[in-house]
Amino acid sequence: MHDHLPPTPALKPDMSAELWNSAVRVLETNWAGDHMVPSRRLYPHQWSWDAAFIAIGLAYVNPTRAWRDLRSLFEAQWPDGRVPHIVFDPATAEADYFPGPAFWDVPAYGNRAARGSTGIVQPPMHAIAAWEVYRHAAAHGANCAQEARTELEWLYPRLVAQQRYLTTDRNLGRGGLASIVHPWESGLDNSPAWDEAMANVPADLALLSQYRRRDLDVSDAAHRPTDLDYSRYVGLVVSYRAEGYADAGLLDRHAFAVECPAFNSILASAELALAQIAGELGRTAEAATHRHRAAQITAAIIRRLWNEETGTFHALDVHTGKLTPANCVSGLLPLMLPDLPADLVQAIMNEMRSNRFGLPVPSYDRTAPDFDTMRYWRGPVWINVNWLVRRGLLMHGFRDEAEDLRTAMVRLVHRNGHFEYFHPTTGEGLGAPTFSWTAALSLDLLADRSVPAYAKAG
Ligand code: 2M8
Repeated sequence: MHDHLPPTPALKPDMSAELWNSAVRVLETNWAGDHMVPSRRLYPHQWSWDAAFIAIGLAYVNPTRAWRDLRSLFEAQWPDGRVPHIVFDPATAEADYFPGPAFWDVPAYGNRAARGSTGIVQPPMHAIAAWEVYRHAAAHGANCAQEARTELEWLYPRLVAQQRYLTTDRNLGRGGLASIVHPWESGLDNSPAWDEAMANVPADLALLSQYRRRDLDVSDAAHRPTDLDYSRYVGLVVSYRAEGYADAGLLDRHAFAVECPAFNSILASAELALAQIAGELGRTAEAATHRHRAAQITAAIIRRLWNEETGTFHALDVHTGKLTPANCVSGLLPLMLPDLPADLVQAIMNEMRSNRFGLPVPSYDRTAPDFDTMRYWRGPVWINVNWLVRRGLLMHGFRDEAEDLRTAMVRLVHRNGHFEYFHPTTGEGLGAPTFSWTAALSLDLLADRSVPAYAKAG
């Protein structure tokens, strides 16, 4: 039995205007001077992949802020190229977010003071964002076009350094993919995709009596990761922190290393966006290199993460060499890759259309016994992953489904508000109520019906 959100009629113009205006208000509220916070109460710093999704939408209403947000993030890039998953706002108290700057205890680097960021990463959405912001900025006139050119030139080498870090220092499995070394690096924090690998991570609940979770002060415990999850999250930070977040030899001393299909699909897509950027900047030879790298990462995703039996992609536990069994939305995201062979595209479409998922896609298989309609990345619908799914649908010529998904997302947010995530059957808003990427991507869904430049001919 399906219990997906009902199909929706065409959007009414007043609905679009209301949604547009409310999204703009959220982005106004969450602007913090030189960066956007994901939400004022729950996430009072700057987050890496949030900044990318936010910039994509902010480009329509304030391209200068979209560029500023990306610049603030990349100003905190480490010398090795890693872009930290949180850039801490020095004006926010340690107690306002856990784990905060003192817990991460990142050393000073470049011209940045110590404790300015975390030492882990998030999916590299930023090249895609930079290209999207650039494409849309021109519509704001000559000054914005000039600004866009300057910002793109500033970002390009930094985006290349980010890719270098992920494809070399993080190639822990030596198979051509980046490993995540903490579930937070996936952005899909408590996804069942990590359950098997996390079972091998020591859980020390005593760590949580030492440090207090701040998220439970401002949100419902039933909607958040459990204490057991958090004790492992904290333990993994302690382990990575012990050697100053060094990656050499990490596999031998760190309990969690996983190759995620979503993270790596974004990594390959970033190379394609970099090819677009390099082409625009007149760097033809580099553009060809980026396309070649995208093809290599795509081939590695297929070689290492495809599961013939389930007909979908799964996360690979690098320590055991095994694919994890859970069917998660991350397994559908290789649809973003234009070079995915037709039979695999078809298999993902079958999976997406089955009663395990359906549009908008939930974060986890609806038929799984532990599918949880409330708990964060273990069931609820998220706008950013559905935005990526829509991109995949457009990439492979599924225009009608892409349009149905766009309409469904717009109606979901219009009806329920700019929530962080949504109940997968009722559509009720969950988590933070004025969440930046939901607002920003709503703007994009209202404004942009174009197909990615490197999509397959439809
Ligand atoms: C969530 O993750 C943070 C840790 O990074 C948290 O739970 O405190 C995730 O949804 C992640 O994808 C997102 O970037 C972050 C901020 O919105 O919140």
